[in-house]
Amino acid sequence: HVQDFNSQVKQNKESIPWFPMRINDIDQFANRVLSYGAELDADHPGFTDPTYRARRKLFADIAANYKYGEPIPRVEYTPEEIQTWGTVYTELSDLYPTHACAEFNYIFPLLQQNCGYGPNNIPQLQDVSVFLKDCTGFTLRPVAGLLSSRDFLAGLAFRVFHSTQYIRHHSKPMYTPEPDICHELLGHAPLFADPEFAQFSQEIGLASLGASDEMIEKLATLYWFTVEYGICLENGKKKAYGAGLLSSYGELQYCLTEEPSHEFFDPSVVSVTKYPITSFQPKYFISESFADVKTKLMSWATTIKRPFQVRYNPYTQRVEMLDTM
Ligand code: NLE
Ligand code: FE2
Repeated sequence: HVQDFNSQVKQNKESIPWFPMRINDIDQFANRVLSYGAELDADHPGFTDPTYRARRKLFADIAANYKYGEPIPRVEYTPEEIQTWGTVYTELSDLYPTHACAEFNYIFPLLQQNCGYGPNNIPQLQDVSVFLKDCTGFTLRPVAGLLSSRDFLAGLAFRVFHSTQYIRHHSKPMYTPEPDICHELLGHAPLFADPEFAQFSQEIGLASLGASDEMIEKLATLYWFTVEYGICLENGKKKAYGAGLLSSYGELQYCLTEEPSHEFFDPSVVSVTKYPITSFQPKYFISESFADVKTKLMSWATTIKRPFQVRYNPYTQRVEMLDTM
């Protein structure tokens, strides 16, 4: 039955956008980076700093050459880079006990014990990837710059998270609009070790496979307001779980004040909400728990028409397609 359907899919392949079916198909994303890391925009604080530009080129090359299954090359960070990390790490660590969700605070010490997290050391992506794989099957892949939403979300379907390896420019440690290693390792990595959150993230990825451009935009928006900027409730108190909050000293404080607006998470509203990408968010969406946000997302996703359903087979690391209509 699945076989029949696959040949039918082949006939209709014009209408279904390509998507990776096997985990190593993700290698093809590496040469589709939107803004290449070495070519910084003119208003980037590192633009006029030749040392910074040379470092970014090195990181971009690591990512461009990376292939599935290889260990992620280790990088020796410079004293200046370690100092930037130390500033970000120390300031944020003070806020986590009061501002981050319980799941985050449970995992953070485990990263200190197992992956070299600390104020004087930038952890290696490879070590964090091995740790996450052991917790939830998530792995990291180095990425040279921004991927399209379609490619980035497709990675999540395989529990693969594309991670930058460079660090933000030392002149602006407290906020960057661009992802960097502080954002990935402090913001994202801890929660990918949480089983419920890992599953939620994968569901967004699975819903994106072969979806229309319009649907991809909605899913990317849902990702933004949850994985990046989500807030949840704990005993009636707001706590941050979004990575963009957990890696920004400024926004982590701001997001829990009365200054921005807070609304309850409803996928049909969230998926069409516009947002700025270079400033603090004016609006956040609150959910009860990761389980709650996952259930809501999944039931919303089933209302979207797609001529097939997918499921991930972790034994073969392949996506399987099932006929549903
Ligand atoms: N604003 C975040 C930070 O400063 O760490 C990064 C957000 C990347 C989407
Ligand atoms: Fe992010």
